[in-house]
Amino acid sequence: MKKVTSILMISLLIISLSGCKQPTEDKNLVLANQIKEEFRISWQAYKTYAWKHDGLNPVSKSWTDWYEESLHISPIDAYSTMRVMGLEQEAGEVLRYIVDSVNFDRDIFVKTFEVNIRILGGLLAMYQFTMDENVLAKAEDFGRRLLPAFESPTGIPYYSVNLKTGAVKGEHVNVAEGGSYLFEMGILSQFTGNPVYYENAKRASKAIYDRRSNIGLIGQDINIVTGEWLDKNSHIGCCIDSYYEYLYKSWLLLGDPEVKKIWDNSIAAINKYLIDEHDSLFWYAQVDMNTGEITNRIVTLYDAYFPALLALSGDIPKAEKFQHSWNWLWDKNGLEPSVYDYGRDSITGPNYDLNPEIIESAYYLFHFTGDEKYRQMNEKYWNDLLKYCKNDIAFSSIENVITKERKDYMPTFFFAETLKYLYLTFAPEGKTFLDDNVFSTEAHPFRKLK
Ligand code: DMJ
Repeated sequence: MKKVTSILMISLLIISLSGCKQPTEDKNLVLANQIKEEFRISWQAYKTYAWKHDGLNPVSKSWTDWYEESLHISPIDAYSTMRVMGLEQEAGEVLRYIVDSVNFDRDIFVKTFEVNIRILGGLLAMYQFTMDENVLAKAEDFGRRLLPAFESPTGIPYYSVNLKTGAVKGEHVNVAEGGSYLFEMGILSQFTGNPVYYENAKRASKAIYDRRSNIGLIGQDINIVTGEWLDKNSHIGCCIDSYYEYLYKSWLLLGDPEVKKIWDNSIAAINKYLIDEHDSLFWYAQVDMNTGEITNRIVTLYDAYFPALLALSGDIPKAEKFQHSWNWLWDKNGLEPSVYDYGRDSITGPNYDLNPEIIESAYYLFHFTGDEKYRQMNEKYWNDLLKYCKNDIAFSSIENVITKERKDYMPTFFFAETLKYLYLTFAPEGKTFLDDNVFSTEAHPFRKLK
């Protein structure tokens, strides 16, 4: 009798435990499928109203190109998300289009930084998914066209480069624009066996690092001809962000110990001078690169990539505290403003352009801590995107997070990053995916070497 009772109790326990688990898993699957379906709908809108152009204007139902001619940035940026989501038909169509119809022999000046992360990064990811040599040839052709930008006296690339002639323009760059090439160029060198790409990228990052102050900090803007700092504010945010991101991520993927040392020294200086606990919230301030004194308490929503980077590099406590601050800011209006002064509690840039960073960090933190609250954050952010940004054909940016006035713009990183990180938060494969891959700053995933 006793035995029967305990068997019954164990069975009841199993049933009730699985009963608790089932609805959450079902709910996550429903969310993953909903995000995938919304990707498909927005992609369809791009095809209907903007096909062959760089981007979709979702309010006017028209298209936009970044330069005089289209570089097909949306499909190139969207491809890796299609593969992650299993949208094979859409991915196949993009692959055929890029291989058959796109060539980069264009007499136009392009922004070196942006095309590196979106076009070169997108093509390299496309190659890793397909192993199609035609795609690698396109990526290498594109990478080669960027190389003239690096022929500056300091080795830091010019702001823009002409894809056909190799002419260059723009001596004033910020550190993100000047020093975010290790990852894509490193992968291109690895895939082609030609070290020239990584060598150029490393020279640029080192040129920035070598101009650090006596206390180990770098500024925000630099003249790439003279090497003179033009803006001496030091911070982790917009306009420096991916320089730091690529020190750690390129080391993780490519294993160059010299780059790891630069990261170790950089994060030590950041921890020493930038952390600013203010009104019970945890922030990273802007400080003078020479003295370490706080110059202002302005943050941009791009800075919200930093919890993800902290988590990836093993500093979970700071990652959690910083994410808490971003989540607090999101909750104030239901979306994040692009610029916020936490010293004055004032929004100084009211727009939100469907940016991914806070979502990316919640995904990483869910992955590394297993704490359900981070998945719930992404569920909330997703529901706010549906509520405030979705229109009848796709999603639009927002002019003002308080009034929720619409902006006629859907950035290509909405396909590449925002929807990918949301999907992976809820999809069953999201966990192993982050174990096995390193994401570029544009969320293009690359498999770690075993
Ligand atoms: C993306 O294009 C990249 O992540 C870049 O490094 C900065 N942020 C935008 C999206 O907000």
